[in-house]
Amino acid sequence: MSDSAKQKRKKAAAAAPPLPAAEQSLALLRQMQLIRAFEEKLRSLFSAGLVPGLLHLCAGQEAVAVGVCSELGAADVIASNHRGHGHCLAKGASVNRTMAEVLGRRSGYGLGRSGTLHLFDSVNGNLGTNGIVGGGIPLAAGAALSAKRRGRGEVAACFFGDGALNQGLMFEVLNMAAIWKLPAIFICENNGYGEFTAIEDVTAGLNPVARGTVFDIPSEAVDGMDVLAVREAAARAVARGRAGEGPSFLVCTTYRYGGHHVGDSQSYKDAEEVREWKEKDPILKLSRRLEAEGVASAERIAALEAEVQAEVLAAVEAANAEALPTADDLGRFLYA
Ligand SMILES: Cc1ncc(C[n+]2csc(CCOP(=O)(O)OP(=O)(O)O)c2C)c(N)n1
Ligand SMILES: [Mg+2]
Repeated sequence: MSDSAKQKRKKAAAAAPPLPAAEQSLALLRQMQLIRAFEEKLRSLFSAGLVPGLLHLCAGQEAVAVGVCSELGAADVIASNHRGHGHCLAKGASVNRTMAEVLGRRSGYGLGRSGTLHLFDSVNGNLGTNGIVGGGIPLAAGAALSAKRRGRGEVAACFFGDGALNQGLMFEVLNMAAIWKLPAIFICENNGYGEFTAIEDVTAGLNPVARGTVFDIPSEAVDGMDVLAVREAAARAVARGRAGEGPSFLVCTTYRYGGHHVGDSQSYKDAEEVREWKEKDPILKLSRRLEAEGVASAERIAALEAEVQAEVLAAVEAANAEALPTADDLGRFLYA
């Protein structure tokens, strides 16, 4: 390694956020591993024709969901988007009920009728995944308004993609949230693509962070491949919300390894680009740090990985043993 490369690494290490206590660090890792395993299993089930509808996976983006949700409490609320399994699981959704819902079984959160795109989990404060680009943004603002009126210091967080940066609705909501000082956290997962289109082909303005600063909302660019960096930024945003200081806007730079949905061949992406981003993998990154700083051995990390794989397999088995929804279930909501 050249001297300048060594210096670069040293500088990066100095700037890296400190590791939380061992138990918390391992919990962050396990949560990211779980999301990855959950979706990898779904990918193979989808290929076998066993998942109804379209399937949008978040592999590569796990650090954003996990970093943000690790700073939220049970009474805080999230709103998600179409790439939402990670958000749901990170907010505390049961693996079994989430799997059952995506596989269309009665034991799912919506009796197997909502599927991956309308996965609503009132038990854990999740206003749901959402098929409308930017659709979760006003829902989170509404939840933030209600939290503000309750006055217990709760916050509402919203995850959306870079594609939502150009939705008129986002500007209206940011304006309202700023004027009313809502305890809302707007989290843009900038993975560089909206469906099959690169962000630079459709989004004017070089810096998406400016979408927040124009409303005087504290806004920051975050390394979305580093769960600890996301967590730190989220902690600042949550503290502002709880203290009555209003909304925050985070732009997390990240990447989806797969296509827009399973089955998209990604002909619009360069294979080298995918390879480069995989080198920044959030799970690998945290694993390496845990090993390097003596918090967990490679064996301990592999054991966690085996544990989440088993949990996911058990969830699939449990879902498969469940009934399909009946015609009577149509229109019914499940609140517990
Ligand atoms: C209002 C609206 N317009 C268009 C679509 C079709 N659509 C579904 S996902 C998507 C791209 C979203 O990109 P982004 O917000 O960056 O999220 P990503 O898929 O990258 O996670 C589009 C255009 C939609 N669902 N809703
Ligand atoms: Mg995108």
